[in-house]
Amino acid sequence: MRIDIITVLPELLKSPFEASILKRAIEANLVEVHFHNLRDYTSDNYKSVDDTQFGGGAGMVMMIEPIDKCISALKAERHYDEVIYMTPDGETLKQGMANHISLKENIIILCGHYKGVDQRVRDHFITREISIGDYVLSGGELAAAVLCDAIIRLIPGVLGNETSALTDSFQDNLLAPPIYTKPREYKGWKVPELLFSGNLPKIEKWREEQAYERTKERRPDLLED
Ligand code: 6GU
Repeated sequence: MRIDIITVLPELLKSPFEASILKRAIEANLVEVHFHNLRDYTSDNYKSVDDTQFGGGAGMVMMIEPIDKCISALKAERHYDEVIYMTPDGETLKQGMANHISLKENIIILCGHYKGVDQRVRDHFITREISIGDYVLSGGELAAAVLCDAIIRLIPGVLGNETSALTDSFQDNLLAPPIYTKPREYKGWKVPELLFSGNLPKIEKWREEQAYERTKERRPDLLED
């Protein structure tokens, strides 16, 4: 998979890709991530990427021309399956969406800033608009990093144990069950005895029940889907 990220703040975006699982995925060539600074696609001396709104109103709008130049330069090199725009008014990111996008070959992610982009960018270049939740961030960069993490970890070979992504919270619309490690007892707080029984079917059944109870308690909305 190849991900091209278009941003006015590449420095805000880079560090999540320089540690742990994302770093290893890149080093193992399971994913390529490229950053494009929108200012490199401007044509005026000030390297302007935004301007005031037509019709008046507070806040700047990201201009179409640098975005067009950047996306067109990328599209001249290869086919893209998706051009995603990160925006708080997009579709809320869910596990199913992450699963779907992780199967794509090449994607572009455009990070919104200021008030957002000229509507014509959305009408003519964008194939999918994604939000990471009902709150407003200063820009789309951190949201893009969240999206990338959610999809890259699903690429086969990225996680050591291939089954571990399958047992994540949300993967089957259930939250994950409680988990424990050593010591068996800490300050008198014990690990459930069943987990030492060696009875794998019984342990699996307990985990399913716990996952269901936790979901019913915390996220009953997931059980309605
Ligand atoms: Cl994608 N962008 C911004 N600016 N804020 C957000 C968001 C995106 N998703 C949730 N809040």
